[in-house]
Amino acid sequence: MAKFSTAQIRNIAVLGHGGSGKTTLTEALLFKTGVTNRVGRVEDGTTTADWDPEEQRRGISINLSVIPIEFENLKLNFIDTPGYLDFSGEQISALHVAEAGLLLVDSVAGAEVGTELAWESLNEHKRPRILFINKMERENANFQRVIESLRSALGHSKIIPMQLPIGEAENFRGVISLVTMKAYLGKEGKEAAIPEEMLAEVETARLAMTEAAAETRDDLIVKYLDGQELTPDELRHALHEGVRSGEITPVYCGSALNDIGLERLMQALGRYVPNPTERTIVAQQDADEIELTSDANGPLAATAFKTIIDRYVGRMNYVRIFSGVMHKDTQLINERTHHHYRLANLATPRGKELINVNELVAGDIGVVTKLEDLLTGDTLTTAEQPIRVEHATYPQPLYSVAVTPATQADSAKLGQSLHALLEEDPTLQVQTVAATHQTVLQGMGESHVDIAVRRLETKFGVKVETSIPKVPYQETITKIASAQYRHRKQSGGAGQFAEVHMRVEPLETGKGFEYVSEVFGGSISGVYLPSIEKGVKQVMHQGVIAGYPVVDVKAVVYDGKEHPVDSKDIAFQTAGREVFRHAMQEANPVLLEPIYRVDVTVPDEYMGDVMGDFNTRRGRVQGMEQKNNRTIVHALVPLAEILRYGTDLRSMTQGRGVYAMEFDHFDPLPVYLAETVIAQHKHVEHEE
Ligand SMILES: Nc1nc2c(ncn2[C@@H]2O[C@H](COP(=O)(O)OP(=O)(O)OP(=O)(O)O)[C@@H](O)[C@H]2O)c(=O)[nH]1
Ligand SMILES: [Mg+2]
Repeated sequence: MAKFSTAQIRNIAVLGHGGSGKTTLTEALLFKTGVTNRVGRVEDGTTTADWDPEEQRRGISINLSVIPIEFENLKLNFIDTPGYLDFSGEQISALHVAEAGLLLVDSVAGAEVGTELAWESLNEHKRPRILFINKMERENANFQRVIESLRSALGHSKIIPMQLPIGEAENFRGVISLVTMKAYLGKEGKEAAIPEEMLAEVETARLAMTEAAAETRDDLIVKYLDGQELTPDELRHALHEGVRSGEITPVYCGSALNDIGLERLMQALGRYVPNPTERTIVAQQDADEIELTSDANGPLAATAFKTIIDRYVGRMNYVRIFSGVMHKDTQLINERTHHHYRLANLATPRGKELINVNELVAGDIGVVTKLEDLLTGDTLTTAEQPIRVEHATYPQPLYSVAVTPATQADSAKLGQSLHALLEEDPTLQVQTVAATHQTVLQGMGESHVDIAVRRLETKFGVKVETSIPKVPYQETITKIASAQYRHRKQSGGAGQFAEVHMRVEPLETGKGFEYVSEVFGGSISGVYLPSIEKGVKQVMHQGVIAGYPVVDVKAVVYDGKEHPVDSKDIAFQTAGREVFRHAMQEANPVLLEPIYRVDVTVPDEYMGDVMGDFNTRRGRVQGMEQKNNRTIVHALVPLAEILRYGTDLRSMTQGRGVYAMEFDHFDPLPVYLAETVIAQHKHVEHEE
């Protein structure tokens, strides 16, 4: 691979709805630029970008994959991302290190939910973007209809064609540039005159493009409205600025499968995607905030944005250099752990392949290997000038399964393997839920978690069974109650005696536990008060009515009796346990259930269904918001009713709805449901 300066690099996140052709495009570009001598196919699992066995098995991308393309003295670093919503974390990582997004759209389907989400992600990351309408040779391909669907779905009028297709579907044979006013035919993009019959259409489209360009600058709009022609330079420059500022979103078209329009696309990317020096990021140096501009002469700072634990290579970290030059064999530190590293290997990735290099300049993307404990989000820097680059934030998980190791051997390896899974994927989380004694694996959706569970087995050799996690209920009381308990044990050996009188009182939500002694006159020696508390805490951990942790209770020991010989720690622990259990049962104990705040974003036509559906889930709609032609419904819903909400929402909205959810508070569980939970607990207890 040739050497490129920072200014010659373009980092491009390839985004779009699942199946829009992102991986096929990178594959076509590799072949077109002579890197490969045959074109792999997604269906055969033979593409360069989809190298993970699970990707080949499913025929979709799951991980981001870096595909560097050398074109006209530029290094175009394409970061192919998965379109499937469950893998949105990969898209976020890619956008964090890229200067712009290339958003692929299907020529028949037009704007889809994946298109809208990618667009929103581009907005959040404030990145310029270029649209590519792919599959123009497909039956029913319709360029204009797609443009309309994009403008209405994305609520952005400045979605401006820079090209028009010559023919559509089986007649698709090339593109017309509205900038050069020439036609480019076939795979080679052979220059030709614009077909006669298209001249009027081309003129109209060029006018719209020119108007959009003119509107980017006051002086140009005056000239334009004055009926004067913009010079080619003025036009190019205005388009340049318009795309960079995000005011204009240029649209190109072609076919990745038939390799049509790709040359023009790469030229546009080279022209409109900012080079790394044109982007400023904020970083930390000691306590100061500094700005980094991918200056090769600056202090070294590189972010790890993807981690893979490979069976053969070991730990691989994808890094983006945000300042300075990273040289092989240099001493570096991990800014988070202050761990020192000597860089043994430095490589440029191309799919699975690692091409060894001696250095990576500012702005470039590479892979470092075998740097223990380097995690996604960490900054590699120097001990002399340590710098920290802020990393991306990832969404909260939406789908959970309880995992149980299949065998003893699996159980021994489970912790470590789950840890490795989380290191590879920042959108996976693991929780050990005390309330239900379960280990819960959480991810962005069913497929995401399925794949993680499969990886546990295929990659880390750990077999687990999965189940729907139990709802982590809590127990509390709703009124004051008292109880007395005498514990006496006289059978063989040392006797035991303890008597405790206790009152329990409900506490405010979130107050947890209070333990108070109102004992007077020495009916119970001070030394036994901690024993009683220990007994109380055991019951609080185990639960009283359904085996869930007890919260927000005040326990008051107000009297009791002891025996000079038989009273001891264990006796008062037992009495503490039993008196607390009895008092709780007298205090109208209830179950509390976790309530989640759910924000569902759906096309307007599904709003009614979503709200109606929430009513069937004991949900309370809190409000709604409008966003382009989509509605966001905010609701508070019991977790028990939304454990598999993703699957239901997908079928309710034909895959067009998305949601986010977060724990909000606990609420009393309605009696008729509590009875079922209590009965189930009793049944299990009985079984045991
Ligand atoms: N007709 C036609 N099919 C295409 C074109 N590009 C891709 N495809 C097909 O579309 C399907 C999906 O292609 P991919 O490249 O895997 O799409 P993707 O965007 O990477 O999908 P995800 O990785 O799941 O997000 C495959 O069957 C491709 O052969 C094209 O230009 N024309
Ligand atoms: Mg793909």
